[in-house]
Amino acid sequence: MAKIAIDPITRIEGHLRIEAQVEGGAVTNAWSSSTMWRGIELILQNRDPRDAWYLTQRICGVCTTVHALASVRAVENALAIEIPLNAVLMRNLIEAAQYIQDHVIHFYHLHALDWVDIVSALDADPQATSQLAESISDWPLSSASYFAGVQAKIKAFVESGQLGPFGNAYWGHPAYKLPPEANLMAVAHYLEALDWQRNFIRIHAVLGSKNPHLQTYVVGGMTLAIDPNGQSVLNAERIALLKDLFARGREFVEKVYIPDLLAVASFYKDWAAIGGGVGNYLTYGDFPIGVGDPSSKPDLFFFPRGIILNKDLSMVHPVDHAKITEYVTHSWYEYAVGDAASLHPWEGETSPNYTGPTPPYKFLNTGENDKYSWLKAPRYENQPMEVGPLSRMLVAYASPDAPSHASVKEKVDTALGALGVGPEALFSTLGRTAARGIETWVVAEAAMGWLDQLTDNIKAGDLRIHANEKWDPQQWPRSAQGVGMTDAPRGALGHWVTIEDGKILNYQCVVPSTWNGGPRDAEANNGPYESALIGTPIADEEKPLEILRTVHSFDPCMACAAHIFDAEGREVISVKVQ
Ligand code: NFE
Ligand code: MG
Repeated sequence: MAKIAIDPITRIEGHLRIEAQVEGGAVTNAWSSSTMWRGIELILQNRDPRDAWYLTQRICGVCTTVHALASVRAVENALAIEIPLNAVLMRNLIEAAQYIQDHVIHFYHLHALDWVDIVSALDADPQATSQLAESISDWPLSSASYFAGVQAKIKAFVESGQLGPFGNAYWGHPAYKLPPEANLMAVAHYLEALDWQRNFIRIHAVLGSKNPHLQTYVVGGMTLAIDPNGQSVLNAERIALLKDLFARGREFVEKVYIPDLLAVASFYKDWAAIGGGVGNYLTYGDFPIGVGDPSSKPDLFFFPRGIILNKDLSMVHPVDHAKITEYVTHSWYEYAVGDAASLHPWEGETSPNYTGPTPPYKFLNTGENDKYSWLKAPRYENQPMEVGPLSRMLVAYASPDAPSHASVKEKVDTALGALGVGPEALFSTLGRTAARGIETWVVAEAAMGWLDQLTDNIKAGDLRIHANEKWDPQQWPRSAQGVGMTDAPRGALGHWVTIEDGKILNYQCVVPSTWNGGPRDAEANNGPYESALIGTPIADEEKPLEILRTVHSFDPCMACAAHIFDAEGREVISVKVQ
């Protein structure tokens, strides 16, 4: 029996530590610990609610735009402001581009190296690699000479001894199963995806002026003016550019990402029975396809809102945000009413209370009553919930009336058919990774439709981008509460705001990586990462590659989740807010 600690987990955003008990070649217990704290929720107190989106967007530089969206929705919900269709569609297009870029980067640059052995690619036959690539896709970069060139590039890189992002890995580990040719093809696409994503995300520059941290949100709509014939606005030429960027994005997803995903997955089907976890799936839904308050009118969503319990796809349960609470029993915070309690975000408190060991330490205190993470533990009716692409795909798959149902079902069934597995394979590490790819495919297609809808609406003469009738803050209620629910690339994202006398009294964000990566609650229920790790096989305790596979399948982002301490636990900076 051995206890192991992996810290930091790399190829994620932020600081994550996993401790695991390993017995008889498998994980028997696990603890997920976020080792940084940020406190953005406190920075928001006493601010003008119209500024919240701008500040909360700084929670993360990866999923940047989604906090702006959750925030404007929370304030619009509090103030009963309905935004016009053009603003709905612009927000959808920004978020769709975020999903597509984020998921492609996750697959190639954060997750692939758990399955793809770069060193083995050096042994590949470029001719056979070309045949393999051409057998699964008509993507043009597929000749033997192209793959020989990529191989020469990797060889020069390895021989230089400066492995950079490929250093400190588990190359040659027995759990790598791809033949050298599949490894070479995947590495070639890893490099192509780097370039592809840089170009694709120009969509955010067009619609948001820049990326990360888009500039064009405003409570009540968007600030990007529309005029088909104007300069420096969303005009006909800019719309044509968006069409081209989305079309090329979709082509890469359909011709590179999806074929690679299916090719790689076919060698790892045993991972369809590993890493299932809590078996409860929550999504708030997203991408409204019409006007209306998205927090109270989920029927408007392309991806439906819902909950699946105990892996039972025959029933989708409704979501009532009043049933969401957060525990701090095992988190480095304290609640005024005592740490066994759980609080709804409108009553939420952010009072840091570090009780962990003094660094350097070998292991955290993970006894029955110990705190061990900067993440709170969100629960729905006291149950842990997995959030993310798998939750969205399962709820859409099981919701026949949802606008996305036909597209999701067709693509899920295609993927399952190609792999020769049934829907139960989705409840796993492999299922989580496959669902992210399927979702990218669905969104890449749907985004073209939202862009057409925006174009048609503009052609019909509607240039509105803001709820002009609600422009005057003097007319707004001085005190109100709101919730902004969105589904970010990594899952259900909610912001809760309490406004008093025109200022923010309390602001709480409950974010995807907190749902997935949070610790135990007062009743000792594990968080989703912790549950998913139990049972994971470990071939070599010194090289726990298998733990990385399951943790990465969730696509962790700790900056979002822990909303500054350095490696020694010292505070890095303290910011005084006037
Ligand atoms: Ni920082 Fe995020 C997403 C949000 S995850 S990446 O997607 O919200 O917790
Ligand atoms: Mg929070």
